[in-house]
Amino acid sequence: MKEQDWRKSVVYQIYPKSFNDTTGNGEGDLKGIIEKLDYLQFLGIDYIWLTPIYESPMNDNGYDISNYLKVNENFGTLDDFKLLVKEAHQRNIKIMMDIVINHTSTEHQWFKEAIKSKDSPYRDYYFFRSSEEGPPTNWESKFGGNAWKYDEQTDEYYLHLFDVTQADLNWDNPDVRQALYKIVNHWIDFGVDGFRFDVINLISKGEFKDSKKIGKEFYTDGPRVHEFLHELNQNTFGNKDMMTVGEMSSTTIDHCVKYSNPNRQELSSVFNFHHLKVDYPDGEKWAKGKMDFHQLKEILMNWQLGIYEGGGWNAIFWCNHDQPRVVSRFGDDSSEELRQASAKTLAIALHMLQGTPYIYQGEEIGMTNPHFKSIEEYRDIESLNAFHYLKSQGYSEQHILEILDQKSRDNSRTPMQWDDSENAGFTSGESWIATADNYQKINVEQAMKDSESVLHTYKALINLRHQNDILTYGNIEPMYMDHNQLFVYRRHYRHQTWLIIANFSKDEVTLPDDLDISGDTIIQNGTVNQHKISGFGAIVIETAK
Ligand code: TEU
Repeated sequence: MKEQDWRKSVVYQIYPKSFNDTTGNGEGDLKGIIEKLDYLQFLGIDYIWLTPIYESPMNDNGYDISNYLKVNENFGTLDDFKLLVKEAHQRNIKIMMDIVINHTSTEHQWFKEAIKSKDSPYRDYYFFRSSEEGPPTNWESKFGGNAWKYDEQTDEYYLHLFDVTQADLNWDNPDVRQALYKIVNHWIDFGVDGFRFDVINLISKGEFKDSKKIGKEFYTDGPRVHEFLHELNQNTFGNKDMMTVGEMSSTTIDHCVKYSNPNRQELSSVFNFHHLKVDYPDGEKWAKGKMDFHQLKEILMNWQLGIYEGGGWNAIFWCNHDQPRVVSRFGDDSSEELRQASAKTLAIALHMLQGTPYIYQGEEIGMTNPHFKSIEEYRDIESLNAFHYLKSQGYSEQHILEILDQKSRDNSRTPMQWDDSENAGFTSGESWIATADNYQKINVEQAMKDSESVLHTYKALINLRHQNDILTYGNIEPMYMDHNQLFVYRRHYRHQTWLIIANFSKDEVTLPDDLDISGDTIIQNGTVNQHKISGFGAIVIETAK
């Protein structure tokens, strides 16, 4: 394994179900990932973040784990996983496992035992509450509806912040914590190199009281969360050469500094999602909205500055399996030219920031939202719940489909586009979810051949991060924050300064008079001169200090 500071790493996220199918059953598998390791090595990434591969009823595509120690049969066997880790390591690629320990599936043995009787030793693994008049609190599930589900057998309600089949674990119970640490240690011994912890800032529930809103304030960054994470660290990966990242829902900079400052021994780094809510009108996801560019810049920069100053560490990303494709979202996929230009500029704008860059499968070739036209094409539980809810509120089907086209998590879950053959080379069978119909033009095979492709920009950006300490360790200086089209900042490290300019509009833009762009070009997209930058153009320049 190459020895390097983990902070110089670039991570590639794989959603196995949609990555590469070798059995023809229409769903991707672990062998399919092994087949594509050479491609990932070519791209130059350091880590694979593998979304959950454990045994699961797959109501939430694996985020509902029924056995933490078993591999989901659809993905393959434990031996396949062993081979994947080995083959990845041979190519200097590390494996980061996704682990969901805020909740388990209701199919998990613990939950099955817990609902047998109120005296079950597993009862206290979850949150069961009795209540005479309906649910114990008015908290809402993140997937819609009340967050408590009535269990007839024992006449009590259990808490589920996500789907009804995802029951929240009670971390206040020390037995639960010990059981979870054992699981984490099992996978460390197995040979994985890191973890992504799902919604890990929700593990400490505060008081169970009615909320004026939807309940978030009681369990987000809850009262014992830092204590629990420190304990997790000390009992498992702490003092081992492992990279960890916590997914933090609706969090704050202050908490994230605490989660990721190495002195506190909690996690290595944090994901936050505030910058991906800038197209939620009044905070509402299920409504059509335009991105607020000023808000986007402000949020990104506040987090860049705040986390850097606090000695924490950001994960930086535009895409994941819960988010629409960034090129369709903050870029423009309405023509081939605009798609390519905007995908590259978005990549450059992000990869010059401070933190660990994440690339979600297909992002590196500029994959777009599939623009599904009928509800039958959607698979995601959250999207289907939203569809039914909005319908019950009287919205027309057409209007709801337009919202899903913009917001659904399925936008990122369509098959990885490998080539121009049927199903984009993803499967020889019938895919579990339709392929975007632009796969004949947008695919890996095509992108490899074209030295001007989005893929080659990503490859170059990964290489730049490995070669230049300024990207890892340099501080950041936001510039021209009021500008309506340009995202501009500088990175400074020792005697070096890099200037980054990205045009987030499709129109040519006149550069501010006092913006001096003299220096050596590091990377460029489109045309740039002292006066103008082309639509969706971007440039990185090493300038005199
Ligand atoms: O997601 C947590 C989460 O709150 C959101 O990303 C959520 O999926 C979405 O934004 C709701 O609008 C994590 C996983 O990434 C996601 O796939 C799981 O469904 C969820 O946890 C539950 O485990």
